[in-house]
Amino acid sequence: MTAPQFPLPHASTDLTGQVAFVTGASSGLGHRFARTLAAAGADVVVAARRTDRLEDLAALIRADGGRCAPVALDMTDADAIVAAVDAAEAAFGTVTILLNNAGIPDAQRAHKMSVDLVDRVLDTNLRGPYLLSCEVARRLIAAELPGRMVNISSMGAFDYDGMGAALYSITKAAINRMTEALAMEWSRNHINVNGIAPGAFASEMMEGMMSRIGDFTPSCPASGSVTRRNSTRRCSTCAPRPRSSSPARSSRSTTVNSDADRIGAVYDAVRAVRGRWDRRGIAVTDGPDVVVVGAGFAGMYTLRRCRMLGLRARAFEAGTGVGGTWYWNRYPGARCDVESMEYSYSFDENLQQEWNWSERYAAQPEILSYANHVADRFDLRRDITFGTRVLRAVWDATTATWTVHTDGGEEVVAPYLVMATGCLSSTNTPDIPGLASFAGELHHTGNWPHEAVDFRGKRVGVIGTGSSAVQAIPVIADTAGHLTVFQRTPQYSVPARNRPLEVDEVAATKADYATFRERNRRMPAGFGSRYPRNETSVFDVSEDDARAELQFRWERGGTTFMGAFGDLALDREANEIAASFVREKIAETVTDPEVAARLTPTHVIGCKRLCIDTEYFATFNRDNVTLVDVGTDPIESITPAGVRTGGVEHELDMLILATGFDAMTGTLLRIDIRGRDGATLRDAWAAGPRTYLGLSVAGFPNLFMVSGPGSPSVLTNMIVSIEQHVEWITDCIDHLRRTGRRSIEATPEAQEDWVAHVNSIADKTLYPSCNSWYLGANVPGKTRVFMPLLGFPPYVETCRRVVDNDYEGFTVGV
Ligand code: NA7
Repeated sequence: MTAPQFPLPHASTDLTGQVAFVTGASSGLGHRFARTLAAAGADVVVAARRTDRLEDLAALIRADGGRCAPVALDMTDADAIVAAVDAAEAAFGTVTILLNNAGIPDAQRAHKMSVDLVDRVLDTNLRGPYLLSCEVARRLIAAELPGRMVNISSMGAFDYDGMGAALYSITKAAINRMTEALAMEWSRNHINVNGIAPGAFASEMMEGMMSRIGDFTPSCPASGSVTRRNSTRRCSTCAPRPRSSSPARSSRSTTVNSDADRIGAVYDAVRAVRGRWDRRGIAVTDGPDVVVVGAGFAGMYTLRRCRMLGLRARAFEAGTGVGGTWYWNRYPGARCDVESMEYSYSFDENLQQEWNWSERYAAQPEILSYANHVADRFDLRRDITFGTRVLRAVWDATTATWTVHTDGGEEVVAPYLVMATGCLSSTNTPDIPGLASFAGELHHTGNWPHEAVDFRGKRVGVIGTGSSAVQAIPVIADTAGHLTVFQRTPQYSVPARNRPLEVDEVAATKADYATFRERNRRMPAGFGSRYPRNETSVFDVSEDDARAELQFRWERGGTTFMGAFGDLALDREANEIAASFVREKIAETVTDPEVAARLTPTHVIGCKRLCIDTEYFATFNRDNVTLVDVGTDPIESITPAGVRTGGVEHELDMLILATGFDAMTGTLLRIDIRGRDGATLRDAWAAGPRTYLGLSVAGFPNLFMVSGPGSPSVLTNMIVSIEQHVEWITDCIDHLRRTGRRSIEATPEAQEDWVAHVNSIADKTLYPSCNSWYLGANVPGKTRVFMPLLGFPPYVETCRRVVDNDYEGFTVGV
């Protein structure tokens, strides 16, 4: 039989009214094919052995507005297939059966070549159904279901010589549909990736595939016309063909004479064609390439970056919207302590030009609007499942995949898992006796209600005096009937000096935003290049000059106060000079000396994260504010009426816990993460978090953390750190796929060295000297380990060097 030409159908074919029975539907091709058929209007029966995966597929199809019925089917059981098809026909009428990945005419030959085949198809996740179904398909085509069977096997692995005319004609129809469906699907996936016209991309890819099997060339989808292979006629709407031939083209003979060659050639061609657009290898999997946990700034950028690299990513987010910490921390006064022109993404010039910040330090609602704007602008929501928590993630070494379980009952399998869970996302609720008995309103700053909270005329209590409380207290005091602050440890705070941004200063920054960003990246904390640290020792200047410098920074406001001298974070005596400066300010501001004394910290300044405030200390001069010291007289209990301490019950209508977070590790450890040999992350971190670069954990392959413990994270501008991490992680995944490597994992030795490195740097500073959340000291029972790494630029350099040295410190699996 002469090999025919098949025109690629126009991509707008309507399959409404048709019923497709897709076998092998949990395979990559079958899965995608079923979805695209449904999207084109067909009713789809999806059949596979594993019904759990079919349920996912059915849910996806239904979510897309399609109609779908899953059927469990063992493809080695011909009788079962016939019965299932009969049942489907009884229910739906005439059914087109799409025998996915079946129909290698000579099963014997296919099996003999199985090593080669399996090797090739491993990438594409087509292994199981492909080999299982080929023989059974042959039987069915030949005997059981003649004339009703359509073979969509592997994009061209047909032996037309062995087919009868009737079968040939329906095969032809199937190919038309298949190619259309694939074209639609792939083009849809890539349209936002590279900005290439979908038709052009699909045409290019199809041409690559089809020309390898020697029988077909695609037409331009836009015109529907047909060209012969090797023809020089080009469709005017197709993308120009790249001049150099692909590796697959140059290294392979154009004569294909065995099934293995044909299949291999097809896959190579797909790789080569896709590689030209997005530099990645083939990925015809039935799930995402990457599961992302969290849709805050880290998760959103991960999604965006994955798309740019042609990786399919799916994110799960517990909140009902994007924004992460800015979604949850809606308490009054919530504001970022990094300036707004810096606390924003730098990855897209248009984005940073078009967004206008209104204040020096952005308030939470504005940051959340920005997060929403980013999600809309880059169409990120379609890959995010909101209102869903990841409960469990289990590594399967055989398939080199993570299976991720959600509280929505979903199970998603993907080779890579990115924990974009944030550093301050698990609230710390103290275990104070009677807390549950409180009869009034109870809120946590880190999980603030979405509805407005009205303080007017109410007796409000706030437990805690960290950054959240320092921001919230002045705002609450404005309208509360009475505010009682329960303070365990007094805090240093410097004025924020927040103000509206001037049009001119915004324009000046935007005129060369890239350089500004780069300068900030070179700062120790990734921000503040406008106010660089003075590297001089405070002891190298006169007392007057030291005071003048501190005063200058106090007037300017913000956390760069600590950059007044190079040794403030290193030397106790130097630190004491800055600390006593702030103590004097407290004494000057607070009119009641007894209250001022209670508000005065004695620990090292900057050891707990320095707060920046607006009128915090002055708030204690108000008649409606009372400060209660629960450091010397700890809270005894919470009663239905209020808080009992020092034998006194403070009656309250509302109690606010501003008690912070189980920082950096809390969220990771609340998820049941099981790595190699079933080992849990909880056990691996029983003595405190241990990571390599804050990115990876030994024993947990293909698991990446964005700003994990052991990375600079919370000691930097988080967005700068997030961008660096996300780029490193996604580049790493891209590298693995391009080089055909299945997994990457930190070596235990590299991890131990890294932990020692992080500690040795912290130990040279005053950071470990107090009970901060950096150490985990705020959560009773948490192992004390200094979690973040000091110094952003050297860290970035180390990450670069690790890559340059072929992922030094990692084991990269084949
Ligand atoms: P923080 O900075 O951890 O502050 C929590 C506050 O709550 C702090 O003052 C704690 O006192 C206090 N706390 C915690 N547990 C108790 C109990 N049981 N009794 C009394 N007081 C308690 O959290 P924030 O939300 O303010 O800020 C976290 C970060 O978010 C911040 O650093 C910025 O980066 C943004 P303690 O000092 O431990 O004695």
